[in-house]
Amino acid sequence: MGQALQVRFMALDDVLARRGDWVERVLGVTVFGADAAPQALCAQGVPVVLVQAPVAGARQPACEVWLADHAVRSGRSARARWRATESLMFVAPDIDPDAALEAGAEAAYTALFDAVEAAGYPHLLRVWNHIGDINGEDAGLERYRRFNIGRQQAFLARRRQVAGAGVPAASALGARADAPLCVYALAARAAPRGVENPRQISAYHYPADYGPRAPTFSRANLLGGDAPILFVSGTASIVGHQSLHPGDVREQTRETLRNIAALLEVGRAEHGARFALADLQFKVYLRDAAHRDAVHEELAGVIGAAPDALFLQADICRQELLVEIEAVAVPKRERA
Ligand code: 3EB
Repeated sequence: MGQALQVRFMALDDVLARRGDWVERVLGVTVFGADAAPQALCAQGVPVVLVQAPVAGARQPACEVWLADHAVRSGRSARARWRATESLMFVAPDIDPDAALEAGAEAAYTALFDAVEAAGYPHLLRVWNHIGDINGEDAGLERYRRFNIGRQQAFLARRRQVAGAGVPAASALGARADAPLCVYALAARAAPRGVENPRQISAYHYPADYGPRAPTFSRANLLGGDAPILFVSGTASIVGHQSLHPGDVREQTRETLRNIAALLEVGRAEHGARFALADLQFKVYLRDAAHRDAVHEELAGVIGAAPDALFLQADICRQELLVEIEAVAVPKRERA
């Protein structure tokens, strides 16, 4: 049995036009490129996350919609909003917009752990992080590195693993400089299976050159037995621990897709998860929105078809990286 979960990339207006039964099946919505969270959706009990990163090359806001195949239940804990199926929950912790970044990251993850543990979905499957001015400085350290300290501290304080099995798949990107920290996640009742990339050092083992605390994420997670869902973390042009092809967005895109293909290969060999690049739904983050068409062309060329992809403008966590790509694959019969 699969997880009966799908993700759809939709224009915000199309999401707002849907009603009733469909909205009852929505686990959560992330809105990109809008000034405010749409109240109509929030009023229906849907956790809505506003990410202050614009859609590349478009003025209209776009959404990432997580959809179950049946009505879901909604809840609220002291410091998080969530919706859940029997096996999965979408959860958005409350963020204190006035907290300093390191303490704010620790508080956001602590709220996340509290919410998923209280509701009975203790396993973090996938986490998205957006950090305003991610490459800027905060008290002598790059803001991404500051964030990594607070994130890892929260895991350690709860005796959670910061390396190896049990670490969530994740992405960490920029957002508008004045945006508050944004964290949202999918959590599960059952433990996912982690997938690491033989072409890359595991991020949780990065050397100290990239900051005093390593980032806490796995390269990908699989949830479910015979028809698993796959979450590929934000992936970039990194081999070993080094960034390759500085300044060349097309080469970076191809290297990134080699990394994702390597993950799919491990998923197949070690877990029997049969996914091709053409089965994936992608989110593509571009440091420069003007690179959209070049990256789209590279992606289409490698997968041999027009990609199901959402292109966003966001800074990447290393200055020299121009593109980062994340992906999801759901079992084929669950796509509709
Ligand atoms: C990398 O491979 C690129 O800190 O959560 C990708 C995915 C990256 C997740 C995170 C960072 C994160 O290191 C950056």
